[in-house]
Amino acid sequence: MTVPQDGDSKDRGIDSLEFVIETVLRNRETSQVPLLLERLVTRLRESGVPMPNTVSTPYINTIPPDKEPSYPGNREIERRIKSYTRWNAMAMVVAANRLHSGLGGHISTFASAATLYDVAFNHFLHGGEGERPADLVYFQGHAVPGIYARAFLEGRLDAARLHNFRQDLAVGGGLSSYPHPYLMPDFWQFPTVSMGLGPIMSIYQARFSRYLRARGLKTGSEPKVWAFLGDGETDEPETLGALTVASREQLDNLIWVVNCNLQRLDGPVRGNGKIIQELEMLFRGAGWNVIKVIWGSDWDPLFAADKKGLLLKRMEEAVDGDFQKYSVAPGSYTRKHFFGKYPELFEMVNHLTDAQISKMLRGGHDPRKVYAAYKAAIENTGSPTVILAKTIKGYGLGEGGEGRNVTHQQKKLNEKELREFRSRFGVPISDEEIAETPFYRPSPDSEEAQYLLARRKELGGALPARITTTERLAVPPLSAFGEFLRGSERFEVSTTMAFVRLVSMLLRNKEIGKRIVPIIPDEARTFGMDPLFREIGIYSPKGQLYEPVDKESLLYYNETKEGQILEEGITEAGAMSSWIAAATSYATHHVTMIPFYVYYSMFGFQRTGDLMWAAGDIRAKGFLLGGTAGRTTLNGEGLQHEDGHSHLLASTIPTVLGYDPAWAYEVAVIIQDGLRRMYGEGEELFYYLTLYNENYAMPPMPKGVEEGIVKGLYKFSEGPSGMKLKAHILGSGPILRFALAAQKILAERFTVSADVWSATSYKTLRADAVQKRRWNMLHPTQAPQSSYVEQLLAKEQGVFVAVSDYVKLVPEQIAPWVPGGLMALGTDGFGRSGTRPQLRRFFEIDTESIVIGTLYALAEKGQVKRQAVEQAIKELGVDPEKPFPEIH
Ligand SMILES: Cc1ncc(C[n+]2csc(CCOP(=O)(O)OP(=O)(O)O)c2C)c(N)n1
Ligand SMILES: [Mg+2]
Repeated sequence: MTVPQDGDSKDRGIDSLEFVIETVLRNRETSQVPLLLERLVTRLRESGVPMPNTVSTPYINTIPPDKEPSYPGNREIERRIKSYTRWNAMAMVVAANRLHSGLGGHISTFASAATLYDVAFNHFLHGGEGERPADLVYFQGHAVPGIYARAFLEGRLDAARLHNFRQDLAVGGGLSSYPHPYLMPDFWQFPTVSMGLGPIMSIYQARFSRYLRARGLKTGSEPKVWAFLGDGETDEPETLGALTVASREQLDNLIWVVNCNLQRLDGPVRGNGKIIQELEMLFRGAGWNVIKVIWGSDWDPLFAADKKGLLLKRMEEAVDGDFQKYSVAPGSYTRKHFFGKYPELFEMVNHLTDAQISKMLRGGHDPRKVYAAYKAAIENTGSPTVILAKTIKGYGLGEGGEGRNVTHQQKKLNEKELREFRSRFGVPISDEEIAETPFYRPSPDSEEAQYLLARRKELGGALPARITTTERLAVPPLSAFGEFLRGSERFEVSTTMAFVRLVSMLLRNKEIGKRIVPIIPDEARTFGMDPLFREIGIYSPKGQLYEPVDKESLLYYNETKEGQILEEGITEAGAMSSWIAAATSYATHHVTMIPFYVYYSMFGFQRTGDLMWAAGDIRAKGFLLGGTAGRTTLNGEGLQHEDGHSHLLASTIPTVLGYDPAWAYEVAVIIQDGLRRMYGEGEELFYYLTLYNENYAMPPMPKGVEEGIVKGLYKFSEGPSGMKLKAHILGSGPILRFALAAQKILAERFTVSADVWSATSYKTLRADAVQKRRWNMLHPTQAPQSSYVEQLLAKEQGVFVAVSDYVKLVPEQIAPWVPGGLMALGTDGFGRSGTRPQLRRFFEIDTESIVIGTLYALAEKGQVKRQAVEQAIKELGVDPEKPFPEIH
């Protein structure tokens, strides 16, 4: 090839490059291009030439028009179906708010995403009938009116249900405001509306789907995981925080569709920049396959005619704030301000009227472009795909709502706007009816209805649908846990160690061993779980490509393709997302799994509480283990690590059963009962247990305490008989031992007989008591019911004191049902570094503090003289002027 030689050296360089490009394109040597460029970049880099940022591409569609597949569907029928869906989605919200002001709902999100969903429903999203499993779809929470509207057209929902949008309590059933499996367990699979959680959960879902296959628990074709999300939603750290997990593990079963309508709630997502370009950089940098769908087909001829690249230049210059303006301004404005900046560009649109200019589609509204992107996404291998689709928020809502900053809050349309909407989309509703916003559904034998059903039939049935397995697992009986019930004799162990042994035992169980999923965020060694590395391996799709440094050791870091452990690295949000995927596998993959997620209790409900809430919504089943628990038991770590309140946070989630066991046998009884309830009986709830790292001798299980352990309270040790003064000390976790020490001192030095009780679950006790009291309230003339805690304590004399390594409010949950009231000792306040004795004195939960608390409770009842308490404080060496830990 001969290179042109004219002009100065700078021009010559550019010309030469142009020449090479032209030659390559003319000779169709495009397959060589990546190699050529790579070599060019490497050479230039080696010579120290500063290189441009290569993670973003020009502001044009990734798929050029000549690479677009032909559209397989009937565009005309699909357009009508989409229009009816649009109308019904809008009508649901408008009608609900007309009849019940303040019900809320969103019109503009789905209005911008209608094409994105319709093309997916007509051509891509698989239902679960037949061989192929259903695709797992995370729908954007605010777009639900459109999903209900589509289900209505398919005949899955009737008009009465649509009228009950956002009225869960309506007679005949309502439609939940957002995707909530808890409220619509046959319909929704994934809660998504707390923004950012759907995206991160979808990544770990795709990974878990691979895990099930790697472990031989699933075979056959694999579902795709689709996540639809908003561009504003990408500001959530959870949305983007786990992108590299998906590329590292080559999750080509994962497709994200980001609806880039350039707006969030208050205003533009990136008014002064371009959200699509910013996201492209992030996703490409993270190794995703990025498909940009920016312009609709009617821009193609303009790009083809744009030999000088002026159109692209102008597009690169304009910021999202400008594009938002063009979406609401008349065509004349766009002609003047967008095209008019350069005379040649201005001329390029001379043949178009203002009306034509204003109607030119954005890519996300053009089924042809969207179809091309989806097809490329499902055919892509080796990496996850993100589709960045440019749309207009409130598309079709007219002057009141399209592209305006206020559009997100739009709930009502006036009659004129309704008429315009109807006419724009050709919905057959008359002017007389329009004010009532009736729903429109073509008759079952219409072309549209037939087409719609045929498409879904072809794709394996309706979506979304949540279908759970009826599988019940053979849970080992309590007798199989013998070693934990017998006690540790003279060996000192922690409840964490007992738990790890227990899991190892379950892993070896023939019936359920394979179903167990141990999940750890980089803390296995902290919890003594590292022996499991070797025994069952760490799941790694690549196996282990290196020889681990500690290969010779028993506890070496063993990564294998069939590994059973999910070692997440330092991401509690990721680990929790994995746990949710495993904990809902019974509903998404129809294989029941038993996840045990072990973490620092401080970084659980506090750090990822919203995921825990979502776990309740999604009907998760499994075990959460808050390790290194207790404000004073985890002693040296100080303020950030020491947890004294996760039980309080856990108690806010209705489907959580929270336990704070003291002894190894309690851990065994609780876990066995959990296995029975969740996997033997099929109950949809989950367990939270705190585990501690303090070693002490574990007693054997006393007779007949199983029921008390599970219900939350039982008497562990009776005080001596024959004493006049009586007390009851309720203890939990390792602090129970100080209740026992206090029992001794009280008897020996103060002639108080104290019974010591093990309080394993205040939440469970309270839930039962609240329920019974409510029943009594509503049935005032019938014989009152009495709760477990009332029955248990009713026959006891004396005062009640509770002590644990948690805040006082935890035991105070049951105070209304404790005869004579409850004196609670606990660890309110910020943690400190220190020795355990120092901390326990500081928070006033040590032996001496329990003795004082008990004596004072007796003094309050007039059974002990106040001077005697004062004397005891002195004798026990407690400083009455010590700082108040709660605010000190
Ligand atoms: C964690 C969380 N924070 C805030 C909200 C409230 N919220 C609902 S929609 C919305 C704006 C959404 O914008 P975007 O993601 O761009 O979606 P669009 O409606 O534009 O498609 C906000 C702030 C929420 N649902 N979840
Ligand atoms: Mg948006």
